[in-house]
Amino acid sequence: MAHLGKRVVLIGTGFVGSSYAFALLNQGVTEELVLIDVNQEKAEGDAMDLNHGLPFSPSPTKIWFGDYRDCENADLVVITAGANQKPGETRLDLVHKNMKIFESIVSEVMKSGFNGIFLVATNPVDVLTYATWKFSGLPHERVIGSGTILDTARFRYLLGQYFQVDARNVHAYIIGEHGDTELPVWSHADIGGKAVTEFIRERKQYKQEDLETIFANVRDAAYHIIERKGATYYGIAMGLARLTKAILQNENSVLTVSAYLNGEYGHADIYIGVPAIVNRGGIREIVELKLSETEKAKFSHSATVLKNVLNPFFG
Ligand code: 6V0
Repeated sequence: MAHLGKRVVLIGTGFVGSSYAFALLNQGVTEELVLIDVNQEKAEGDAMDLNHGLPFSPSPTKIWFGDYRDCENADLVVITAGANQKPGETRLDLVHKNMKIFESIVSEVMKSGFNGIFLVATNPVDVLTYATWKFSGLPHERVIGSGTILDTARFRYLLGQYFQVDARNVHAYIIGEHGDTELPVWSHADIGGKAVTEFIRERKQYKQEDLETIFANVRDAAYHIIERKGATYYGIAMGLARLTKAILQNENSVLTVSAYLNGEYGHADIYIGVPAIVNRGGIREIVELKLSETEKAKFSHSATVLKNVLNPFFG
């Protein structure tokens, strides 16, 4: 198919992938959207269904069910293919199944001559983003994982609810593994410039233990949703659409993504969730926050857990 404009290729049109495609279409983010899945009928059906929404979309998008040759001219390849968590399963439990799938997907993408940016959402996302970087041979700034973008959104939402403030005015990050060892950066959590810790000190109705409950609910959100409906997808789909916009529109936006560390935060040779400036070139720069001693220790623990999962594959 001739290259008409900004092209996103989506690999894996399951719950997450198809919700992401729907979000892209609703927001008019890209000019071309190609859908690929081993389940070809699913990808083809999604392309047909999404095309029927075009008359209601804010801008024209060409959507088709494609194959790996379409990656040659892609600006962005987004991978949401692979197994998801079953009730009680952790994200790290998925590594063996999904590593194999990634080895074959990334090699197919690279065979096309692809030279754009990879965005990975499949879990365990930090590990599979590292694997995508290794398998592709692309510069690390052009391989990005969704990291803690969703956890950060959940955190802002819950803090917004608690303090009765628009979540968009809550500035707070979850960093580390997108998983059980992630951590909140309380030392840099603020509402309109005023530290959350100050609100707690000054006003009796706010309590430290409530903040701990808020974080526990963020960390365990996926388990709570999976228990109820089997999978989570709308939140991450909107997060991926937000990241896609930041990349294709060269926004230089600060988003918490899984980025390659090369000494930042005292760690190297690892992909992990941190705030980073994202633009048309991928990750322009990591925003290195000055963490408290407790936060530093938790971040290091999270990095060690991820390294231990990576080691048998790439050690
Ligand atoms: P799903 O609905 O089972 O979709 C997965 C899709 O991948 C299916 O359509 C499969 O046919 C397809 N697929 C499998 N193998 C291949 C292959 N080799 N090539 C092409 N397509 C393939 O899963 P769901 O969409 O719920 O989840 C997808 C992944 O996203 C899982 O690993 C989840 O854990 C992960 N999530 C990541 C989140 C994040 O914050 N990063 C959030 C939610 C889910």
